[in-house]
Amino acid sequence: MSKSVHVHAFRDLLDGGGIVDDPERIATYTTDQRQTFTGSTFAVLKPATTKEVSDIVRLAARLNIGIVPQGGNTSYCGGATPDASGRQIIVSLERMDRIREIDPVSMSISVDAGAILKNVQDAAAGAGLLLPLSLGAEGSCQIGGNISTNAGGLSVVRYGMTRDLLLGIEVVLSDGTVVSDMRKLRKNNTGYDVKQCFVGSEGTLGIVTGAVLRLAPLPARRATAWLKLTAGAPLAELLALVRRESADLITTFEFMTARSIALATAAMTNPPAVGAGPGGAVLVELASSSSHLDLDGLMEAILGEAIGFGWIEDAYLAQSGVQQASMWEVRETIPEGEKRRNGSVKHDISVPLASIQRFLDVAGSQVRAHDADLELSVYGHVGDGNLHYNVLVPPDADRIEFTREIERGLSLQLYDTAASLGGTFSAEHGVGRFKKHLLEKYGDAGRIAAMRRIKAAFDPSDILNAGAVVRPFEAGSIG
Ligand code: FAD
Ligand code: 2HG
Ligand code: ZN
Repeated sequence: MSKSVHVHAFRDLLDGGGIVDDPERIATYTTDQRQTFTGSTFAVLKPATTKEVSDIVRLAARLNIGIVPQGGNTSYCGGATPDASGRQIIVSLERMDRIREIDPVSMSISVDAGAILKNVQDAAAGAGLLLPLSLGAEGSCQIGGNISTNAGGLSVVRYGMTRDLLLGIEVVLSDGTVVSDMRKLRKNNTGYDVKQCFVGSEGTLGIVTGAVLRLAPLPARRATAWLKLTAGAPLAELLALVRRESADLITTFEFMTARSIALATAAMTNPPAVGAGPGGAVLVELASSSSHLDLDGLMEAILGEAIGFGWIEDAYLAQSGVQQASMWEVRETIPEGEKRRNGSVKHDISVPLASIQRFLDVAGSQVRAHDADLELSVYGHVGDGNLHYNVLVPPDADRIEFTREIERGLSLQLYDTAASLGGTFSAEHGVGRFKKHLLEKYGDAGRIAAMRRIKAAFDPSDILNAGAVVRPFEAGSIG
């Protein structure tokens, strides 16, 4: 059957706005976020209902056409991009963006999977509640993408990752079956927790069409501080101090080096006058829904202790919402700052908190030994043991060539260091198409075998996002 016959068959399932087959418009969906890979497809399908998703999957399975689910296409590992074969269609959830229900008593929100994270945050805030998931891409990433990558972000230290916020799910399986488990229950021990299979599965096990998420009380007060660290300031001890002395009211503990801050401020129109000490800087935030707590006073007392220990050389406490927002903007603009300079080779590593300093020391010497002229942008969610250890692409270098060269050599040394400290090569960005070989190299063989069996059970014909994360288990093969 020809591609145009396929397009007609899919068009019959959808209304006029539901299919894109014009090559120019298709091109906006086929390149990954980092612009390192462009795949190929003959159509982008944009279903408006769960039934349409199910019909698409049934037809694709019958025609043996692969499907790549796509949300906001903000992920970093090429998982939302089709391969080069031209035999995969993209199913974009962008038209499924309804807020289905907010339940202030159960403190939950039910949404379509294509709802943009920021819109869901705003809807929750409108009901006096907080969706405690916050990341730089929140204006474009979708809840389905957040679930499928188990997104983290800037408040994981308090509220956990997407997995921890998921109460219910609606998913279309590879044969079109709809799993309809949109419950808002906190307790439901009735067999396997099926919804969790889809968290972090990057579109390889099902297409998420709806979700119920846990909400929290909306903070009434926030204290936001910018800390300039002294040389050798112990990050893990500083975090422990803030957690203990704030009675765990901490919501954010973001580390940044001077280089990362400079990249961000260069990309901002009105940057605040913040910088780093010799040990870098940390953005700390305490938040509480109680209007009776003096969070600024608490923060000042904690910072006083940290100064007494010699860990901080200077600190600013934001005096207004505007100052808070501009400190946050610095942190959130770092990826854009890297992009404007000529991009970076990204290493989204995590190690146990106690080993963060050791990682920084060993990785620093590996980078210097590789090439003393390399520049780094290092920052991240240190509260979660997660560092973005990014090697900056020199302004005059070919970005793709340079990335390949680093990824073939230095990157593996850095991942070896993370692995030797009990860490991982992908803390929050997933595996996608780009990090499959790293999963093969660093993953436990038994775990990979289990993943293959799960993939084969959910998607025996390998229809869903084939080529991403893991290949299915074949009977008779090893692993
Ligand atoms: P996409 O990129 O479209 O897709 C991601 C994967 O999920 C793909 O494999 C795709 O096939 C699959 N998928 C998408 N939707 C569905 C669905 N409905 N059903 C099944 N599979 C689906 N990530 C973090 O964890 N923390 C951060 O702090 C963070 N900050 C970022 C800041 C910036 C500036 C940028 C550009 C990215 C950042 N990211 C961060 C990465 C990215 O935003 C997250 O991974 C996000 O969760 C991806 O959502 P998306 O809708 O864009 O998904
Ligand atoms: C962040 O924390 C994102 O800002 C992006 O996870 C990380 O671009 C990166 O390296
Ligand atoms: Zn991050």
